[in-house]
Amino acid sequence: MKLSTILATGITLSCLSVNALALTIGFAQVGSESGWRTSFSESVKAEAKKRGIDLKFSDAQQKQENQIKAVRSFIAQGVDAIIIAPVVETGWKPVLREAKRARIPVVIVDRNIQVGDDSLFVTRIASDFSEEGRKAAQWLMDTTQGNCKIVELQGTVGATAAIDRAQGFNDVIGKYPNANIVRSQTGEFTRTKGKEVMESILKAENGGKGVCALWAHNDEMALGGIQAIKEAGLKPGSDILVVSVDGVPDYFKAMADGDANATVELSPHLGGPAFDVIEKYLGGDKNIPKLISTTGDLFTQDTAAAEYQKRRLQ
Ligand code: GZL
Repeated sequence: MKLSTILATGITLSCLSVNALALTIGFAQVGSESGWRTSFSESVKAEAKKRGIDLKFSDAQQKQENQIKAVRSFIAQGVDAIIIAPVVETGWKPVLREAKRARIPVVIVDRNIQVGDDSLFVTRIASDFSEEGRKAAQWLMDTTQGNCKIVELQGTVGATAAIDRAQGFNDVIGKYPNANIVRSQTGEFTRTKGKEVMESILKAENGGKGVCALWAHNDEMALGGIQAIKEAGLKPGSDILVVSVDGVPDYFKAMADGDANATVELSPHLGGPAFDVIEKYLGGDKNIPKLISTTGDLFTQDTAAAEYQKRRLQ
């Protein structure tokens, strides 16, 4: 029986444990643009199954209008709660107001939203993207003694992960007078676009001669960039260093093969913490912080082969 039905009967939750109820939760996911995103979706679905949650899943193919349509559909279905992984930060206020009017709690996971009213969502569960950028930059500065001409593949325009990773990376390299980003363009977080953009960057940069490193906002774009570097006749991982974020298995393989150098891991396991918050909130505990942060470690070639073996079977 859905929680909203139980509440309508007037039964108080004190005699029921929320997590014993068959909750119905809507999840508006960005899409399946990267290996990390796919792992994130699979992890949420597996966790929902484990908890007996009826998960209504929507893949928006990276289009915000599809996400908003999905949220409106969840509201119409009268779900117990909604999880949104927002593709971009702006444009959310109207539909979140509709969810609030329907008394359906919303949890934001991963990227952020800009709504100017934090009563419109229970909390945000996310990694510190700026810290990821700082870790990637510091590894590159330490490796090159702060002397590096960098090209950058940025994530989706307007996405928190792209905005904050760029800011964190730039904060660090700004301290090194001989380190600078000479080319920067969005690869939309995908391998295909990352390769295409890197091909044009290499052409514009004398075939890549003199380029010290590729900094990519996610592994997927980095893997596309690696392909482009090879096709330009250069060795990724040595002629051009490669540093990224996510920690997907294919990237660990690339590091083990010497084609990439470092990545900052981003856990895809955000479903458990999101469901915990929803069960807590519906159980009457409203004392929930507005941000629940996760962090990831930086991995390099020396442990890549072992880490790949661990991850490829998951
Ligand atoms: C960051 C997330 C990014 C991943 C990419 O948390 O929003 O989106 O780094 C994905 O792989 O496309």
